[in-house]
Amino acid sequence: MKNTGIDLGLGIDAIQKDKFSWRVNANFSYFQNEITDLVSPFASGFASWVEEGQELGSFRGYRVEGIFQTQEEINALNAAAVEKYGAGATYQVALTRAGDIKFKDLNGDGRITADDQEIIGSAQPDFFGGVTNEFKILDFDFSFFFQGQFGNEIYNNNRAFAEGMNSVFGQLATVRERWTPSNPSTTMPRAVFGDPNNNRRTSDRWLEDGSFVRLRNVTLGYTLPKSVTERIKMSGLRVYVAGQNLLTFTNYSGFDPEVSTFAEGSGAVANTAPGTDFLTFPVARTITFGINANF
Ligand SMILES: [Ca+2]
Repeated sequence: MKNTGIDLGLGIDAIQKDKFSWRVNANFSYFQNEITDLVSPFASGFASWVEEGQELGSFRGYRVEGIFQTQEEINALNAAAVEKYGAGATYQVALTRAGDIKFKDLNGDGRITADDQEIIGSAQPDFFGGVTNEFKILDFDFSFFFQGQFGNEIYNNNRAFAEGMNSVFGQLATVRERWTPSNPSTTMPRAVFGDPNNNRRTSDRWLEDGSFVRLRNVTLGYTLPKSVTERIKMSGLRVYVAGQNLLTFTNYSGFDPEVSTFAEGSGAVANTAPGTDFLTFPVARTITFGINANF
């Protein structure tokens, strides 16, 4: 495996006065990963794929082209498949109907098979970084830390269950917009018992942009003046309040863009299937009050 990239760190003392100071620390990382030597490719987790020449953290699956709106559309594709492959051949499956997902025929052979899968995304961000601002004003100190990553995808397997319309699990409200003859959705397929077209298969339907910016930490502290602490026989006393994960900016539809279901486990899947969200507990938002006392 090969990692190439750059890490940049920058510290700036923007203002340095007795009663007021402002310091900025920033870091930025960009790297590319490549698997350089592997005996044979293998699948991991739900949608992860490990293959020589690809990034570790790649996702592999089908691509959604749209939703079949009419039976005529399906009949035409099936007729073309029969012409090419003989009686009984179909574009997707025999039970494909209007309202089912049309998957992309990536290799252009006129039917959908396992060969119509490709790398559809990666859990590796294009770049990530953070910025900390620290202020000291008289006896107060204040800091906040933003962290972010960009360009990574998350395989949201929660939605495969909660929008898949083929399980005993409760479904998200989004399935109300599913395809019906009177609601020709172009994004949410029909509800059908048994999912014969396998609309729920591993595809870019469940892949989401995992980019986020998060206010990781905010701290406000107050250090009591020496004149006060000396009187109570202490060398220093600071009280503070700190908040973690107070704000998150992301388009990701799940609870938390910083997920990795399999990272909790051990063995090969923990290392080869990053960026999958399935019943993952989100990071907590916490508020801490504290006292630093020096005697
Ligand atoms: Ca094909």
